[in-house]
Amino acid sequence: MVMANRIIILLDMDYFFAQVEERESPQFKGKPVVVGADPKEGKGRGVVSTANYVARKYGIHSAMPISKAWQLCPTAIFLPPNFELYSRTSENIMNIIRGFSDKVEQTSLDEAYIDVSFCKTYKAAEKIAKDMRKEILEKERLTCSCGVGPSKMIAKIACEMAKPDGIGVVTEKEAEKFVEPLDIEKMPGIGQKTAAILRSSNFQTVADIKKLSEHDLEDLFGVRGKEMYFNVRGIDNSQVETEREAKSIGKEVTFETDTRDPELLVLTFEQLCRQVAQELKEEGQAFKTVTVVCRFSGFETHTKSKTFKEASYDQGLLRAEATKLFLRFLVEKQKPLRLIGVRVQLAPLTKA
Ligand code: TTP
Ligand code: MG
Ligand code: MG
Repeated sequence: MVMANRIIILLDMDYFFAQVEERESPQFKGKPVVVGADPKEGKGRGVVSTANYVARKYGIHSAMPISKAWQLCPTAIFLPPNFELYSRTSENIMNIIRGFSDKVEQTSLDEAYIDVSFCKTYKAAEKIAKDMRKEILEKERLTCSCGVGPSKMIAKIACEMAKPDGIGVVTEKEAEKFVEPLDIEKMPGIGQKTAAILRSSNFQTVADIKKLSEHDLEDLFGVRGKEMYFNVRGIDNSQVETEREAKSIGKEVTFETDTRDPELLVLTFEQLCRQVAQELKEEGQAFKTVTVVCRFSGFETHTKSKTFKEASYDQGLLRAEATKLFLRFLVEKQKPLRLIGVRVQLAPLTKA
């Protein structure tokens, strides 16, 4: 019997927000369900948080404008998100998962990496994945999917492919061949921008990138390029991090010339708030602190922050508080601005 080096499971709930809504209202089962902003008969301005798999058949997906979702399926059941309910459910799920391993890294409300290297074999790891899925189904009446692999990267991709309600196992030996046919954007660190650069030189699949040397990739993408060299060969050494540092999400803009133009300042600031809110939403995370940074002419930099008693998902609150802080800057200092930024400190996902 060959002993495995590391074995990681990635567990991710299926259509999480929408599935919780189906559980609460069984009459929704089998019908298209969309959780997100109010569609206002097609005139709504927000986005889709998620949709169940019935609604996905109409082409509806996360982050799509809610007006578009309405066009695609006006008869769908449209629901506002109930974050409180999802957080409570998430906590229950994470508690179940922690019963199977001490080494758990929760990466969003509905997703966690579990290091089960103590299993020694993929068979035993698959059994753990099965048992976790069974317990979550029995106790929370929700389905999820699992990927089992030699690294976080492989576990994540295997899980995506197994969705919904499945388990995908890829061993260390199979990993390199497994990633070869995939689209380049499946690799960690290859987002839309990097993908566009690579595609313009006709690199479409992971196998295509293997034609580039470690040196080429490092020249193109720096440290990230070096990692990419290994990733496209099925190797990823990133660890399951049990102690998660308080993470923050922030956006900032430097103006071409220092400015006091009220329209430019306000519009830019609103845009920054929207970007931060969008990223928060995509990660399904709550925030506890809002910080505004202003750099004035002469590189004089100041920040103002507001910390809330409780973590919040409320994007309106984020915008309102950030704007208050920003207006205080504008009133207190008359100097032209060189840079403005908004940052939120995320609430820890796990209770200490
Ligand atoms: P995901 O796990 O990405 O998606 P999902 O659980 O809805 O569907 P899948 O079966 O493909 O895993 O996200 C988890 C939750 O986070 C999702 O239910 C809603 C929220 N979310 C947003 O609010 N906006 C987004 O853009 C994304 C991607 C997720
Ligand atoms: Mg999910
Ligand atoms: Mg997820």
